[in-house]
Amino acid sequence: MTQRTLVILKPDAVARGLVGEIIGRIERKAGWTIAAMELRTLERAALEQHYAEHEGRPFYQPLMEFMASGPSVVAVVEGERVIEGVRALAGPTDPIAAPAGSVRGDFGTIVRENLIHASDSEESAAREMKIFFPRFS
Ligand code: RTP
Ligand code: MG
Repeated sequence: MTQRTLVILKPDAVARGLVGEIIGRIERKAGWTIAAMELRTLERAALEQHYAEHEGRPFYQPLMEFMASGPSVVAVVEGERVIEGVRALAGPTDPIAAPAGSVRGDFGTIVRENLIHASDSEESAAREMKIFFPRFS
């Protein structure tokens, strides 16, 4: 089942020089391809749409500030079961609970600064691509 997913390498990943490392892991998965990729400082309006489900939560404002704090890499990745696949490659939200071998487990410590976002369902992927790469929606 070929899918597309929206991936964000968050500002901590870019600032720490981990873009090549993380994109390399995605690229090396058999048959997955980068359909679009751009270095972009995310606008507040786009971030509000993207993280609308978290509005009102205690971590929402600091999350917004962090996500707008510097350039991110936004990408569309295409391939077999890529939605579930990039989520698995990223690991659980809390890097301390994430297993070694996952991006968050290998490189993260802080819950907010967990390096990578990946769409969590087909509906989310469609919604998020519409925000960041409308030509794919
Ligand atoms: P994402 O949406 O970024 O792919 O991450 P996720 O599905 O694994 O986690 P989610 O629950 O959707 O949370 C979105 C992002 O908010 C930050 N966060 N901070 N307690 C906290 O301080 C807290 N909880 C979540 C993380 O950056 C998380 O990825
Ligand atoms: Mg999420």
